[in-house]
Amino acid sequence: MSLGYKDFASRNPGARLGPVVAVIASYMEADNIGAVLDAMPASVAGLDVTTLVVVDGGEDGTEQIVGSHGALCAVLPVNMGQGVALRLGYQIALRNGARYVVTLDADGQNDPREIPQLLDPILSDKADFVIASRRLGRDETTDRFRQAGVRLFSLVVNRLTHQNLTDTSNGFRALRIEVLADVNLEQDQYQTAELIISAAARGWRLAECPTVWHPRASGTSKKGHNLLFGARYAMVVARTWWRERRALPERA
Ligand SMILES: Nc1nc2c(ncn2[C@@H]2O[C@H](COP(=O)(O)OP(=O)(O)O)[C@@H](O)[C@H]2O)c(=O)[nH]1
Ligand SMILES: [Mg+2]
Repeated sequence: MSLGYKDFASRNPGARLGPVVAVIASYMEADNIGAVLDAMPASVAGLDVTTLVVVDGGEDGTEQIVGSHGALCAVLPVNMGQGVALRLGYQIALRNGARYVVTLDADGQNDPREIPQLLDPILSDKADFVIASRRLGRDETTDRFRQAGVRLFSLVVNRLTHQNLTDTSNGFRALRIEVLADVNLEQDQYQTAELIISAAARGWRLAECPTVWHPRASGTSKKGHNLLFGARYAMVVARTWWRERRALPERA
């Protein structure tokens, strides 16, 4: 049992999760998480949505805010990284009967009102894993360096996986639970590319959905300076490709 699961079980005794579980990893987002939770849909296409916030350390009172909004909460004792927090969320979803998992950020950059569009290709059996795209939709941020990074990393990940994706670093996603049961996830922080490469290597159907990428509601990125972010992200892509390379198709 992974770190944090016991905390979840004792914090939410007898919790029943809906068929759709929205997992939000949150690190020091007390000022932003309330508005995200307010915008969460109660159900999608007749399926109940349970929102699960994984609080990744921090003493800013996020868990009280989550509780007061009626969402479920799991708390990691210290900051472990977004990858660790999401893996805990996936594990909770897997063990408690979820059929679909949605992930989104805690800082207001993704709009929960777009979750139905994100899930639609999965519910209509056209895809197993849908990734939101600010490039097919709209990017309301202005950081040119980040925007170039989004393009560059999409290019690289597409080359390695023979996909045709436009926004591989977007954390707003929907997946069938079977995909999460199947993939190999090890990255503790920069996990977006790992999930795509691992899912593509196992033959799951990937698709995209145009969405709007909003500026952070408040505060600054937790992921570090752009150059550092880029270098770490590149390392994750390289490592995951090396690990999965035998399973990836030769060409599309
Ligand atoms: N659990 C966890 N979440 C994190 C961590 N760093 C960032 N996040 C969350 O991941 C999401 C995206 O992080 P952010 O700092 O906004 O990265 P950016 O949008 O790529 O600049 C937000 O919801 C953060 O709260 C971390 O160390 N642990
Ligand atoms: Mg952000």
